Amino acid sequence: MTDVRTSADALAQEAADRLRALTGVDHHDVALVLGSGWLPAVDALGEATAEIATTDLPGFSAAAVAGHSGKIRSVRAGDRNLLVFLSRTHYYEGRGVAAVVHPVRTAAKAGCSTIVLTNGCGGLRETWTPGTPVLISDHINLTGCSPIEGAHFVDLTDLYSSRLRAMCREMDPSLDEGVYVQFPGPHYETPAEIGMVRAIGGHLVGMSTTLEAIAAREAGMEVLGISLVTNLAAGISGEPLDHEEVLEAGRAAASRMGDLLGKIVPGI
Ligand code: 8IG
Repeated sequence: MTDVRTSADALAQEAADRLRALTGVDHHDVALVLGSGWLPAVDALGEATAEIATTDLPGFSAAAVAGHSGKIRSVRAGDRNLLVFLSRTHYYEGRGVAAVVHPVRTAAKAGCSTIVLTNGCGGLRETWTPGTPVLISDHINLTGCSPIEGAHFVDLTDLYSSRLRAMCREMDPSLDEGVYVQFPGPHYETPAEIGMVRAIGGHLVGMSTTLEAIAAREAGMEVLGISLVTNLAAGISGEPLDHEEVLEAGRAAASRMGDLLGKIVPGI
């Protein structure tokens, strides 16, 4: 079993080595993964010193979803180097859990001690109109799987750093918090499933983030999770869900998300 973990680790190490060579940046400090609706916020982070295609690195696969660009940027922000993933591999692409968390492991090997995981998601509270950012306070992983291979028992208490959440709320007191529930996707939920989410204590529903957060914790990183609510969860508004609408809500919220990340990241 140690062998399996070692090979995932070795592939991440190779990717981090190639990243160093291609970007000319020896050490990255903070990683960010931009989910649906977050891409337009990237320019608020700082000046890109390098941009590479994910496919230039070992172990990465091409981006498969509209609105997800397969690029990685190295951004200089103050005295720190940010490693920004402009897309992610989703569990529903069927490439396996190891492919989903490979960017996270690569970021850890590149030196990142903190990761900011963002996503677009459905919200269960009607006060969260499309375009509302919500801090992830905890998660429920309904994929039925784990990115951890072998008998490695990783503690997930305070997975979504209460220290970083408190810092975010200090900078933007209007930020709410919620429990993020990851479904396997790619279909959206039924109204009955959203009823179940409510019953088990969930507030946000999506198709990403939890597996990455677990891998980040396994790798020893501090995790900040921020969801952008782009639609009310199924059955709440009576309207059907539409991926194009989701992208549009993201575009409309771009400047607010840019401001938010631009404010938060220097404080990390
Ligand atoms: I954006 O309502 C986005 N992603 N599972 N449900 C799930 N994923 C999503 C949703 C949603 N909105």
